[in-house]
Amino acid sequence: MLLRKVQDFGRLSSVLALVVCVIQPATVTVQDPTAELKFSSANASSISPYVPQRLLSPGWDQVPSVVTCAQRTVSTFPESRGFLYNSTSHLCTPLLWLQGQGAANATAVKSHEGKLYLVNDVCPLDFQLLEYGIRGQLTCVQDHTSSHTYLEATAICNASQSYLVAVKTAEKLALVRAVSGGKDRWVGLDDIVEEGNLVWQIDGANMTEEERTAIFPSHEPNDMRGNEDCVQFRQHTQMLNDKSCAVRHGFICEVSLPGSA
Ligand SMILES: [Ca+2]
Ligand SMILES: [Ca+2]
Repeated sequence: MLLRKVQDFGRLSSVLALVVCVIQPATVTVQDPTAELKFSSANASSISPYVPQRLLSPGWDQVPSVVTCAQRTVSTFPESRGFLYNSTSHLCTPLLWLQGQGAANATAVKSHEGKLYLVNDVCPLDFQLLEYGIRGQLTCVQDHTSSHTYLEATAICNASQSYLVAVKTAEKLALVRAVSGGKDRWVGLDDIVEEGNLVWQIDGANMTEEERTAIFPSHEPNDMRGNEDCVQFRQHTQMLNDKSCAVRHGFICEVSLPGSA
């Protein structure tokens, strides 16, 4: 009797070992590349209040694997935040997340269309994912109410792999206005290196004339007393203003996402 049990146990162990062997390689193959692309499977209700919206309808067919689906999604739609993959029909549907106003027009994604994969950790810890503009652009921002000079504020943002917020459009200006509650905040634009040549922190590009008219009132930037080389969102005008870099007030850090302006 005891012998029988030992034999059964032995047989069971080898079956278990076989099952583990069969499962493990498959799990590794599927998970590693998607983890690299920062995707993981999730259920739709866990991402509330964001609503997944198709970037393509119907999606791509004959996509051989979830990995190919992930790669094709990020390379074709940098603004995508996830995808649906159906391993039976091999249909791959790239998705964008919407919240707020944009979400009202989104078509619901059905579970039978495939398994939902999300981009992990869209924003770094302690950053807020916010939607702005009529195209529903997304960005990660962090509002700081503590008072600092422009260079101190820059250093604080840089310490968390971010920059002072870029405000290149009227839409982004509206976002900064909302996030700051209309209060003075440093933004990532200065002419410290060369007077009159304003440069964006986030990408090192020069401010264009089109950007200037969208974000500054007509009499700014004015380099008052030859001592204004850093740019703030100004409570008084609710637009941007060049200011002495030594002034202390709050600031907004940003980590830009692909596809956001
Ligand atoms: Ca200046
Ligand atoms: Ca000024």
